[in-house]
Amino acid sequence: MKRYLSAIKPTGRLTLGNYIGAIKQFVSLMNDGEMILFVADLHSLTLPIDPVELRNNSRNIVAYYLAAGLDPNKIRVFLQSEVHEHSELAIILQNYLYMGELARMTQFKDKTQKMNNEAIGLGIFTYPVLMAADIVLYDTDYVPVGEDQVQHVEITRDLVHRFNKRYGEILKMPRALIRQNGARIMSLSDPTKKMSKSDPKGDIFLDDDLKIINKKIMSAVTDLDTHVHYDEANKPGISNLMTIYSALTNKSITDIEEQFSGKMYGEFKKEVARVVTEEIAKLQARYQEIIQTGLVDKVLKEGKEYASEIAAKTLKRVQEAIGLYRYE
Ligand code: AQP
Repeated sequence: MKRYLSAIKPTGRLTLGNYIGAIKQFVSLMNDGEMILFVADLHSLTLPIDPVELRNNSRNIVAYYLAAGLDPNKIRVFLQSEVHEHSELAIILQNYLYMGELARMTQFKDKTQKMNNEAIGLGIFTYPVLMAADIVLYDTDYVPVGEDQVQHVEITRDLVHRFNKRYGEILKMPRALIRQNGARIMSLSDPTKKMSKSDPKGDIFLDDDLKIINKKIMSAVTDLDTHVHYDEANKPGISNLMTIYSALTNKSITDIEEQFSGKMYGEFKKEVARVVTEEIAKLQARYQEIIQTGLVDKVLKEGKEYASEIAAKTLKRVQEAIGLYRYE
């Protein structure tokens, strides 16, 4: 059976980008193999975060996973920090990735470009090492992610190749899996930038008031043309709205162009706003039901036990392969 593994960092309120790029993809893959998901709370420490917010965000992610339709009887979910093997394996694997390659990671460059070197924590630099440990611990086949995370899966593949060449077939080679349409949702106020939790300008949040979502979409930055046509380079704003609409309706871009041929941007935006608010309204209603039950804690507890068992076996295999002494 194929194993899928993915995660979300509890760095802030979940966005429509997280929902379309990641969560919806998890739902569509849920019946296609084994789905292991976690809340990447250790990764969220790479930039300053308030402890109360971190704790709340972590629980919220699980509640949104379930609200989106992930079936707790089919998937496993746990908190990364509760399975100590992630950190232990990362300490080992950091010796098989090099400073030059970590410094070339786009996420590292993006997140630190305005920071003074003296203030950049080591964790944001070594982020791909921990992510590699996250992935290989579970003998993962596929990592469903948004486009921005593909580079981190690629560096994990480099590491696996390097490691196995030296020690034999110890680590499983993973592959990134990105959705065809919606792998990169852009900011509504600057459609050349990714919609991102930690840069909330132009974001749609899953817990936003529906009226505010409507307003955000109606005032999304577009262009001076009036033609609803997909052209990422010259019409990034309208193309982004088309991507969102397509991901939520399963209509192809060509069908959307036909549907809105001869119509004005205002009419298209109204329809996008209708579809987005309808989907988010359902999500929010289910979230409210779930958060009032003990389901989140139950799922996390069971998920931790399940994940720990697999993780312990992989870590032992790695330790033995590299020659760490084990007396038991
Ligand atoms: N705008 C996006 N479009 C499509 N997919 C996206 N994802 C994030 N933003 C978009 C996907 O969501 C998953 C979880 O992301 P993450 O929390 O691990 O961190 P990220 O990729 O760095 O996303 P954010 O929202 O931008 O977080 P911050 O602001 O904290 O860095 C991933 O699969 C991601 O690709």
